[in-house]
Amino acid sequence: MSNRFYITTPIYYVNDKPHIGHAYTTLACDAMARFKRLDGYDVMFLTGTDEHGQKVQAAAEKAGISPKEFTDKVSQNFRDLTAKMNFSNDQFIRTTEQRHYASSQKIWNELLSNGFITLGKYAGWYSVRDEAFYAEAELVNGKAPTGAEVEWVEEPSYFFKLSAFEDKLLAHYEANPDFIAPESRRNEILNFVKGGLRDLSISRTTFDWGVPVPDDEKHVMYVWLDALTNYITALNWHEGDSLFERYWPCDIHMVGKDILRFHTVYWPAFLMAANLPLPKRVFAHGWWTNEGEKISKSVGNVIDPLALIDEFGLDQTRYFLLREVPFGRDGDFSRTAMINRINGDLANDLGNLAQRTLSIIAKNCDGVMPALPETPTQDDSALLASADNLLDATRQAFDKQAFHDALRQIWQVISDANKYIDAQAPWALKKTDPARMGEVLAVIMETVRQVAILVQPVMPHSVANLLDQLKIPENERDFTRVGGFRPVSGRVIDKPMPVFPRFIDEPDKG
Ligand code: ME8
Repeated sequence: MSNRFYITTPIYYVNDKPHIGHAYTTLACDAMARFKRLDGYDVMFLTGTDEHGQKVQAAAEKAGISPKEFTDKVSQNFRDLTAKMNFSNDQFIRTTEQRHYASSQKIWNELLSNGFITLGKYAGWYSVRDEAFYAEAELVNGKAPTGAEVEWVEEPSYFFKLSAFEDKLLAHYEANPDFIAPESRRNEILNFVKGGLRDLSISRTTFDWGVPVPDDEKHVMYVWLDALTNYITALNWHEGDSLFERYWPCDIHMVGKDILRFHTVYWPAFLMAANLPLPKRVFAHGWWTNEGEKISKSVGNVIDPLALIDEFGLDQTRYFLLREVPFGRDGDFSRTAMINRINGDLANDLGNLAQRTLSIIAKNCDGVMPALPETPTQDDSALLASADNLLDATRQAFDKQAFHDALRQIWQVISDANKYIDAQAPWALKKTDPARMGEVLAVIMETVRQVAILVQPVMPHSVANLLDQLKIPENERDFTRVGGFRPVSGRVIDKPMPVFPRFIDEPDKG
């Protein structure tokens, strides 16, 4: 049981094409999923698209095509992004799939038969952009607290008895301090729930692009009830499938801070009402801005992840996004910061270390990987020990989703290895003590080997290339091979090729 790991991204609205924010959330999940697989877990990694509701229907109308045609097209863009970003998701769910209708209607029926749904009338504010209901008191200068436009809505509606879950939710947050992360966000939700919960409107009648309410087809289900249910549809919960047994409750729902309330208030309340176990953790990461400005279509500064990959490279982009900003905090995309990371951390620190060591081995050891010293010096032992310690350190950081911190600690060891190579100067030992030269090179190669294995979740493609050059076979790249395991010397390397090229900026591109 304990070695199973289920992680989900939000399912993205298909009203527009994917941007950096969407790529970011899924990237974090991808790194997490890859990490757990390498660490021996049976992983389910889910992403997909949220295709119903007024916002998507309006976008389809604007495009002059039917919602079905529109969602097929836009959902494909998100699917294409997963391939371009080398995401390792096990499933890509669409809420327009038949199975999702079955699952959403089943959860509706559970809530109904457990006495948590009543028919009434909604009269209040609604924001199409947020797909959210707002009370008069929540409005700020006539707009939603998010800044979105609101419209007055009056229609017959089914209500979910959210008010019945106030105490239960608070008790759950109390008993499970890791349920909402990071800590600052947890307080925000606690205060919201303590402020009192009103019953939630969960059906709409003024448009029809949604999952029909069972036995009352004038209503479609509120898009968030339908959307949240995707996390169990994917496990075929409605069919009593063994996937549900195997992976539920979910280990992490990764979300942006904008949709934390839906995941830590509404979703757990729906699950409690349906007598289903709650997810273990919801992590809300921060918001990206572009060179200090809020990303918005009207400002015209939306960052296209595909353009970043084209210009800077895939793994460079992946590394930057996870390294630059402490995960959970807001971050600013800056071209200068990106180039500094590529040329500093990647080309100089790791790339150059590997490249120059491999080159010395190719030139001076006939390409044969030298053996580690039988009696290591203090310096040898210190560097090898710091590499061995990285597995535990990165595990702890990943378990807190502190990706930046895992990478920082790995790069600390890379920096130690660079200091070691400069101090030991194997190029000078060539003439004076070739045996010692071999030992020094072996210590560095062993450090690079462990580092490369641990960096795979973040930069799978480039690091596979590096591990190929180190002659580490595919079946020796999981985490049972780090934290102490020593490689065999004597493997013959090929002519070394740089893994992380320097980025030469062309100012007119900026
Ligand atoms: O909310 N910075 O979908 P959505 C960081 N369909 N992350 C960002 C971002 C930014 N500037 N902009 C967007 C929905 N995101 C619902 C979810 S889940 C059952 C239903 C990311 O297309 C972030 O993860 O509006 C945010 O939560 C998500 O995209 C919102 O995507």
